[in-house]
Amino acid sequence: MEDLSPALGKLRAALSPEQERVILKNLMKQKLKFPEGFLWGASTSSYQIEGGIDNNDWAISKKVPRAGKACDSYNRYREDFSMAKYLHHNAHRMSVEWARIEPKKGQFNEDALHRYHEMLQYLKDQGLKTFLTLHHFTNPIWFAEQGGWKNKRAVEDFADYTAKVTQSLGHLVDFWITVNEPKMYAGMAFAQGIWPPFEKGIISPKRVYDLMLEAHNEAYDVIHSYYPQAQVGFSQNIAWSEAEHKDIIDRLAIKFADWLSYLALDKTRYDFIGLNHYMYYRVHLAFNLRKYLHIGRGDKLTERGWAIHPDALYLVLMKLKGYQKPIYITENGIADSTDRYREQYIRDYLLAVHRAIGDGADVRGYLHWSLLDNFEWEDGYKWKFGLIKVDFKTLARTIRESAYSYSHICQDNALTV
Ligand code: GCO
Repeated sequence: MEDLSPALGKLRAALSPEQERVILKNLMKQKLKFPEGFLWGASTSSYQIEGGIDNNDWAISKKVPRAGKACDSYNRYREDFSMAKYLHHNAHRMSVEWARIEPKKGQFNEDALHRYHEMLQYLKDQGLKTFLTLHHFTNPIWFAEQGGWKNKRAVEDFADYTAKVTQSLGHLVDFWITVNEPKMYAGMAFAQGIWPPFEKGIISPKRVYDLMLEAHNEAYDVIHSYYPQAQVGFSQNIAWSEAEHKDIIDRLAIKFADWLSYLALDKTRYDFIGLNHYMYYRVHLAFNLRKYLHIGRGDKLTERGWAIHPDALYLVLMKLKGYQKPIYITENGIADSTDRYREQYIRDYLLAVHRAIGDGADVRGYLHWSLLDNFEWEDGYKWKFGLIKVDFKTLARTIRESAYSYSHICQDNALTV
């Protein structure tokens, strides 16, 4: 074999040390492949982006900000989905608004169903797989007035609504998410009293949570009665928590919180696990309950004050591995108005996902929260979670730099490190 040393020597002499460093770095780059057919995309929810929804329990409440026009995605969905396609997403998670579809109990609005049909069809035409959420925190007014998720009738009402959506849209849905974050919803609306109906109960949060899981199970059966092969699950928000001082009380508190999260997976039927992941906590019981949860010390915090700790995602995925079902990450993201941290955030969290897959977790997709800046519930438009920036005055969309870097990962089905 020819001796290349003299040629290499010449080449090195011609390079500056900096150029040599860059070349070596590039040569050492490694492509971490994701499994064949991995789904890449982003998530949204109806009330947070659609605009023009004035007949759900949020829209009529005076205690919380309203979404108003939001991103006007109900009308601009073609633009939004085209951008997702352009960014090499091959899947998208959206939700349908129950209040639009069933504004009065038992009366279904065919125009709304038609619009959702167009949206899903548009996604399919672009070659994207569809994830459809049926309930993402908001309720029709008639449903809220009859006691909402505290009333046992909720289960039957949700089943009727699910049947209607399945009949009308089922052929366009690849993955169903019946309810989004039932534990979070029960806590925010019925324990902390921050979301409608603003209750601060002690017993009712658990009842609401249980009823939502029961409603999920019913919906699971309804969807399967039309489409036996359907992929049906729900999305659960699962954090990773550690005791700050290995204190017994703190450990018990964590055990309780975990029990609350994971009981949903023991009580329900599902074809896949939908994981929403954002949080890492160091727990230390303080007398002041407000200080109970210490956000991870030493970690960088997002603008929203959530710790950036990718290992937390790895650890949650390793725990979920035990349930032996495919896992889709249906939300993970960062409030970052400057877009200075999002690219790295995505890369670090995906590295954790890749490691978990290598260690046996059956993760099959990653849907970033969110495609667009949107309405962030009790905080209104304060937080910017979008891969795409939205100017809420003009509604102009601008693709952020981080969206392009995520796009390369989607296109390559690999993370280059
Ligand atoms: C949730 C929701 C989303 C939020 C997102 C960022 O987890 O609360 O599913 O609606 O917008 O989590 O806060």
